[in-house]
Amino acid sequence: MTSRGRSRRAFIATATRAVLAASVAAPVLSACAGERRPPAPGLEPELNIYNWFDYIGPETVAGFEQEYGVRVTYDTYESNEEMLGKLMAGATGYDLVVPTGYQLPLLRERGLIARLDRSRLTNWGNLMPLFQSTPADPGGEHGVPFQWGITGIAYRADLLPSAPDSWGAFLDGFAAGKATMLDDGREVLGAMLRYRGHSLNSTDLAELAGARQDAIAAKAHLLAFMTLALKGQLASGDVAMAQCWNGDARQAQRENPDIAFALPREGSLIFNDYMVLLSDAPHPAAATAFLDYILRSDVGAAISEETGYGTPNRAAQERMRDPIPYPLPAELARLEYQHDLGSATELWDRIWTEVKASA
Ligand code: N2P
Repeated sequence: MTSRGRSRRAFIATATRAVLAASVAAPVLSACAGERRPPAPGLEPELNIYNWFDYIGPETVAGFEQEYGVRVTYDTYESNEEMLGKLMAGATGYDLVVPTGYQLPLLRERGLIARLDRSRLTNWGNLMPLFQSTPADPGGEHGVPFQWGITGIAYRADLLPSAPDSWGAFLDGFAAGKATMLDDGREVLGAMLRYRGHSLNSTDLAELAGARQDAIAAKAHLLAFMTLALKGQLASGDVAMAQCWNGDARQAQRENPDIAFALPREGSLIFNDYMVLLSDAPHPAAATAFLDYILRSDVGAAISEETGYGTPNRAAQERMRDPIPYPLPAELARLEYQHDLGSATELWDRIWTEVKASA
C-alpha cells in the first residue's frame, strides 16, 4: 500500500504490523521474495482509494492487495467538503471515495459516480435490509453502505465537574479553552440549529442568522475547530470536551478510558457513509472487487471493530464482539439525516467562512 496523503494512524498501524509479521514470517516469505502476485483475472493491477481518516481496518487494504494482487494507493480526508472540492476540480485519479449519504444525489446528478454492477457484488445480501435501499440511494444503485454513525459530545469524565448534555455547553463556556468543535460547517452550524430547536438542514435566513451568532459566541470559548487531531488531544487532556463522531470517540476511549460520549438532549446528526465508484475511475474492475471484498462479513466486521462505527452489514455485525445496534425508533426521533442544501449551499458556506474568520 502506498499513500499520497499525510500520515495516518491506520496506515502506520498497518505498516507496523506488516513489519512485525514480516520479521516473524521471514523464512517463509523469502521463498517468494520480490514476487508480486499477478492481479486476479480481469482486474487492473492498481486501485486508488480516497476515504475518511481512521475509517478502515488495520489489515483491510493489505489483505485485499495480497488476495487480489492489486496495488492500492490510499489517501484520506477530514470532511465531505474537502473530498467534494477535489472531485469538482476533476481528474483525481481516484476509483473509490466515501461520501456521506446527503451527497449522493448531487454526485449522481453531476454524473460523478457510476452505477454499481450488482452482478459482481456477490456479498450484497450481507447488508441489513434497511441498508439495501435507502432514501439517499434508492434501490442501492450507486453506493455500498460503508459505516454509519452519530455526532455527539466526547468528554473527559475525569476532568469535568459534570457530563455535558446540551449543545449549549459550547456556548456557556463549559470547559472553556479546552473545548473544540469539528472543523466542519455543516456540523457546527447544524449543532447550533438543533440547539435552537431547528432542523440541521435549515435554509431559513433567520434561523441561520441565529446559528451564525451562536457559532461565533461558541468560538470565543473554543481551543479550536478540530477534526483529525482530536483523538490525541482528548487522550492527552489538552481537550476536555469536543463535538465528535461516536466512532472516533470510541477509538479515543481505547487510548484513554476516561473519555465518555454523550448525545445532546436537543438531538443531533446521524450519517450513513457509502463507498462509491467514480465515473472516471481508472480501475473499475479492481474497484468493484474491493467493494465486494468489504461486503464480506469478516472484512466488514474487522472494519467496524477498528473504527468504532456501526456496520450496515448484518453478517459482519453477527461476528462482532461489541457491535453498536442501529438506533431504535425512539432514538432515531432525536437524530436527523443531513440533506443536500441545494441553492442554500452558498449561504451556508458564506456563514461558515464568517464564523471561521471571526475574532
Ligand atoms: C472519521 C470518520 C468520520 C466519518 N474517522 C464521518 N462521516
